Amino acid sequence: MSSVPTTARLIDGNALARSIRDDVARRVAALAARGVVPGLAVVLVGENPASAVYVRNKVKDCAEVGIASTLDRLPADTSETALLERIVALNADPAVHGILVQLPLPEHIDEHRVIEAISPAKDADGFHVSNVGQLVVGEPLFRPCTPYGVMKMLEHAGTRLDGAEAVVIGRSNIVGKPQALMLLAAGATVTVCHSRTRDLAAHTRRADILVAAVGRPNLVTADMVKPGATVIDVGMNRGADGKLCGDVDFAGVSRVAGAITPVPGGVGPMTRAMLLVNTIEAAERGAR
Ligand code: BQF
Repeated sequence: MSSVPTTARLIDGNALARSIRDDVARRVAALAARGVVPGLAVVLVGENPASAVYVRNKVKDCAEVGIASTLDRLPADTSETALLERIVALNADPAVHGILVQLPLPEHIDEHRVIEAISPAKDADGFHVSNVGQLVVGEPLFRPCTPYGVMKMLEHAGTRLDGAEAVVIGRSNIVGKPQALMLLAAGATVTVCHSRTRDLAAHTRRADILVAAVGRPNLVTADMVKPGATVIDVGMNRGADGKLCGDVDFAGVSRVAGAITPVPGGVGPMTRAMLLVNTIEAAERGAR
């Protein structure tokens, strides 16, 4: 018996992000009727070109859905104290419902101290230890945008999570760890693999849901994927050809997986959309 090559269903992040933005726009309109304009404050320190693009797109997304946004562009030599002072002012500003400090920060600034200075009630990225703790105990306030977006994609794809085997590759605070917590809360049996994992393929082959968040092109190949699995590619790499690519060998894995996300146009647009969701949720909470 020969195995027939199949083609996985594509989970279109651009399309899903658009429908999420439409929903946020409706919620913005509903708040406007009560005299509330949701506000997001974005802070960029330094001149990292990728960060500048991310921040510009986030500000543009806000405008599209009717969220008021401000962008503080601070020079690369801004002191940690000056940045902390700026955050204190934004924490106190009633027009600001969400605060986002674009990462990474310049070397001389302690990222952890900056994140912890943001009011947990305005922490639109969901990185504050208070919000991490809320997620751990199953009472999430703000959820980190990328894993939150992945959960929306799984829901949209109709992937059953309850009782499913989920494998997350990557253990970062921004993606891997919160992703594992969200999948766990949804009833999955979760394995977190990382650079020290001995036999990666032995784990991934058991996965009904495979999330790759490492930053290595073609880390996940077809032989590592269970037939019919849902494969989510969080990787954002610049390929040898200069093009954006993920952590998954898309062409090969598409023949084995049941559903798969592309790069670009997969998780990335969802990350952006979930920032808007976090901001509108903050404004709705504040408006109550
Ligand atoms: C797409 C990010 C690493 C470090 C800091 C759409 C984005 C990316 C790709 C985007 C990312 C990655 C963001 C696509 C925000 C995701 O079409 O595939 C959108 O804007 N992202 C960030 O703000 O900081 C990062 C990755």
